[in-house]
Amino acid sequence: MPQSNLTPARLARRRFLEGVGGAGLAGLFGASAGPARAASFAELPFANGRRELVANFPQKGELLLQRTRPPLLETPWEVFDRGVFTPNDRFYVRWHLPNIPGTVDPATFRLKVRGQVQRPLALTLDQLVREFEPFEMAAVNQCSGNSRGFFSPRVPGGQWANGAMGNALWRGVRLKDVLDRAGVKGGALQARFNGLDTGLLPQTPDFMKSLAIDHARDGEVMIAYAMNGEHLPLVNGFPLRLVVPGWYATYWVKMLADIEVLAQPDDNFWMTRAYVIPDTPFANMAPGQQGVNMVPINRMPPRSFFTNVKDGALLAPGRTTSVRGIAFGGDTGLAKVMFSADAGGRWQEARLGPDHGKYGFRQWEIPLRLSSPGAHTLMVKAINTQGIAQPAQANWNPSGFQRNAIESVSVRAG
Ligand SMILES: Nc1nc2c(c(=O)[nH]1)N[C@H]1C(S)=C(S)[C@@H](COP(=O)(O)O)O[C@H]1N2
Ligand SMILES: [Mo]
Repeated sequence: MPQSNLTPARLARRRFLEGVGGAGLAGLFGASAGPARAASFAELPFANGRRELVANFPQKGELLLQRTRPPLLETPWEVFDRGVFTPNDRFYVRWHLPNIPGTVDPATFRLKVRGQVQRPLALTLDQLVREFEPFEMAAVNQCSGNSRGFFSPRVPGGQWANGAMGNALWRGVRLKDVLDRAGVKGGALQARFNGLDTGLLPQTPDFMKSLAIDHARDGEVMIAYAMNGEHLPLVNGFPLRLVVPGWYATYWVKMLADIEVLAQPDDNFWMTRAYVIPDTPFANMAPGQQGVNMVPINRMPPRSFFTNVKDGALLAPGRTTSVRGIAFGGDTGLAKVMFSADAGGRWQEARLGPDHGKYGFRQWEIPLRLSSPGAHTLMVKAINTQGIAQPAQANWNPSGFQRNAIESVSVRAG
């Protein structure tokens, strides 16, 4: 279990000020020295799914390498069977732009708040930790393109299996409290968030994301300075990241250094061109379909997964196996998880593990006894507290976003 007893003062003194940033993080792109080791590989279950397992990014353990610079690192699936909190060193990594600082000096770092505000701010980390009420929340960070590798027909983009997601206990301050200190002016429409990463060329659009001002001030969106009781790993956004519970990770801006309150809608590339989905149920459309209204991706729908059985598993007939997995409700809590041992014919309710808050993972479990030998298709389906259930049919859209169809595994008894 993650520790949640870090006091702000401990974080400030022991962690921030002892200079996490200085400790040899120069090898950000996998070049850091370490004992030579034989390469090992994993096979993701789709074409071109061979990935090297690497452990040479700073503060990170073994992850599936998809790209080195900017990094795309996927969490190996077995990590999700070990508990509902994803360890920081196994948490997936996704960046768009290649220039990512290899160190951030906690002493000189400032978070700026500017634009349509009465009092522009330049907050030190110490001020954030000491002067604002700390706040903690478990929440799932999931890439919009999680599971893109399963899209059919295939679409371009990071070919993730299901491991471009993770759940952490985030600690930080409410964005609302920071905006209130700056004093948002009437007429403010959105807040725009920018991190320290940049492109190689000046014409590359800087990665920035915006939220409606009411969303930014809902008291749940937070500026996190800790993750599972530790600092954020550098590649997960040290020293600060935005946490937008229930919304896709594209909004969770890492190395957050600048908040600009806008009086007009943000029309930057990352809001209006990238990260748009069809404005249809489950972001679904037909390949080649014309005239579909596209909108910025936003709230997550529910998902559920098997973690201790996979395709091809052999189960002993007549013996009881505990089948388990994880689930989350998306932008609201999980109501229930349903399990089927006959490809969706009959559904039974699974038992749910402890509830760590409505935005986090929950474990589910069900005893399974297959009496007849042969092939069986197991399915799992999450239903959230809004009554939204995972659909039976997988969605499709040209960017490979928002997959959340019912998962199934084929097992054999015998
Ligand atoms: N500064 C910055 N923040 C960012 C991004 C980025 O490229 N730059 N990518 C976003 C996207 S698309 C994802 S999926 C998440 C990934 O978070 P993680 O690397 O901590 O898992 O970061 C988000 N925040
Ligand atoms: Mo993403």
